[in-house]
Amino acid sequence: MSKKKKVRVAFRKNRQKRTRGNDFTRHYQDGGSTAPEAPTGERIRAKGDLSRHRTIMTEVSEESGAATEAGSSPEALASNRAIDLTACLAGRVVRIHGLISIVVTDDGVEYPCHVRRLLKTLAIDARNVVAVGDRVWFRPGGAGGDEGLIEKVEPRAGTITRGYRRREHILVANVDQVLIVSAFEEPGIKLPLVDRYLIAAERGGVRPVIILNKADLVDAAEYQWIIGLYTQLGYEVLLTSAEDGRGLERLRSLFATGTTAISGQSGVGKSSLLNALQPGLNLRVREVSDWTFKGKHTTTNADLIRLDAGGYVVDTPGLRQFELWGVNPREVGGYFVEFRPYVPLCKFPDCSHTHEGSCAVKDAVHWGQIHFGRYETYLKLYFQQPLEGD
Ligand SMILES: Nc1nc2c(ncn2[C@@H]2O[C@H](COP(=O)(O)OP(=O)(O)OP(=O)(O)O)[C@@H](O)[C@H]2O)c(=O)[nH]1
Ligand SMILES: [Mg+2]
Ligand SMILES: [Zn+2]
Repeated sequence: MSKKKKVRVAFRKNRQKRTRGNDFTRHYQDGGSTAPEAPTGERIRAKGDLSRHRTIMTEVSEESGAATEAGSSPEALASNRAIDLTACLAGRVVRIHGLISIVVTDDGVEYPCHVRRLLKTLAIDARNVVAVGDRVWFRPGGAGGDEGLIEKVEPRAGTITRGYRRREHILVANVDQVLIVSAFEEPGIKLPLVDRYLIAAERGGVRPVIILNKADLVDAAEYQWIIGLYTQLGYEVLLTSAEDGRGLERLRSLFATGTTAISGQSGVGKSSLLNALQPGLNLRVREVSDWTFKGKHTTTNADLIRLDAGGYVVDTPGLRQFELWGVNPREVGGYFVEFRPYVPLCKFPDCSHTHEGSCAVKDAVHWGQIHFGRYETYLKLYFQQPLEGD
């Protein structure tokens, strides 16, 4: 049994400028100075439309009385708010075009959907309210009943998130693993980018697999050290070629269950690998291998695809920038698995492994037990410096 209850909740306004005082951490993370900014605006409260409070109906279960606590966040309240799910259909977001999310139901029917305004209000800090891979409830509507309005987004498990223009950008949701694709050449392997992806994957609860593609273009023996390095850290590394078919069998078995996101720089061959696995897909790939032509991605939208052999895959557009989101400098070290045995041996318990004396991590770098390139990535992330070439 459940009953309805009116609850007063505080909303942060959509378009209000950020005021100072509560945001030093993010400011610091963005690499800005730590000097406080001048206040950018007063917060004005008013009744009616301008009020930062709103009354919404929530459904309260009789047993728990949940959602009635005054301190509940708007997010928690909204997820509990009364939605007549019997009038809604469940589906998964497979593609997003601007304001329209394409949702596919279990029966395989596609509905272009808008997102309910309340959900947008609740997600002001995020670039996207709805992400590809999201499981949603939507109310069918439109002239022919073939469109919909997304009423509820299910909690996400397994996300790949980055920072983009100072907001959180969820690249994909509800994925089990992510293929971090690089190419040996055209454009060449960028290990600091791989390292960032590895952190984003761990943070998002997604299993990473490192794919080194275009193996047909090089003598792979020269790159054995990369495979050794990351394998030793406990990551799976797979050599592939969409051209000569190397590694595709393993790739196929990786795809077989769950949902896999496929991500990496533009031009590394993400779509080509999928086409090689399932030729009928006919995903658009770059006509000629012109990887120097910057600013143009062949894949422009993330796309959730069901593979004939089982499993789902999200082909994503290449990214040139990958700024971590929600990882503060002090947490970065925790994502470097090879630091773990040394950290307890540092003289200072709060050692940042940057300038301190008697630092076991730095000693391990010196003696080659920790790879210097990985340590460099660590320093860049610690000091919030961008990737080279960004
Ligand atoms: N020699 C070689 N070329 C490849 C291989 N895989 C892809 N290519 C070429 O690399 C170019 C880019 O491939 P795409 O599949 O479009 O790359 P993408 O990663 O999907 O790029 P975006 O969609 O822009 O992110 C194309 O010209 C492919 O033919 C490979 O294994 N070997
Ligand atoms: Mg592509
Ligand atoms: Zn240290």
